[in-house]
Amino acid sequence: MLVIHLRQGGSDVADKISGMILDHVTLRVRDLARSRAFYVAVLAPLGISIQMENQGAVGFGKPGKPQFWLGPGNAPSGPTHVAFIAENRAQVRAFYAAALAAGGKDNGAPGLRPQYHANYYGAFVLDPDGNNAEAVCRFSEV
Ligand SMILES: N[C@@H](CCC(=O)N[C@@H](CS)C(=O)NCC(=O)O)C(=O)O
Ligand SMILES: [Zn+2]
Repeated sequence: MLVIHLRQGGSDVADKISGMILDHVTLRVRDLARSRAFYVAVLAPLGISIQMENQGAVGFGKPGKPQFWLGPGNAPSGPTHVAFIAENRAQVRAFYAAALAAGGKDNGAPGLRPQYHANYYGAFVLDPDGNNAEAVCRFSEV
């Protein structure tokens, strides 16, 4: 599981947050209802709550932005899905090309995924261990 630590007390905390590179993370869990209840409880003190429930998955985050997702699965310690923020669609295409060139396996060519969001432009590749790595741009094309 991926854990992000934000150090408190420094004057540059906001800068560190604004420079974060992860868009969202998904964990597969054996019992979605059980894990949903667990994370509702443990994330509440952090001001994190359910922001979206979509296609059998539960998305947690600060208001308006789900970033930590739970989805049903049989292998809780199996391959992980990690999504990296891209600033524009060209970066998504470059990510995909670089991944294939580096030996990654295609798991979804660059393109819009309107099932997620109208401007959701992503690309998906499997890393050497089978993890599902994504680059996603949420801005409309200019
Ligand atoms: N091949 C698919 C990959 C989509 C995908 O991996 N989506 C992510 C969420 S952005 C995911 O975890 N999907 C659910 C799953 O893999 O079970 C595509 O190109 O759209
Ligand atoms: Zn994703």
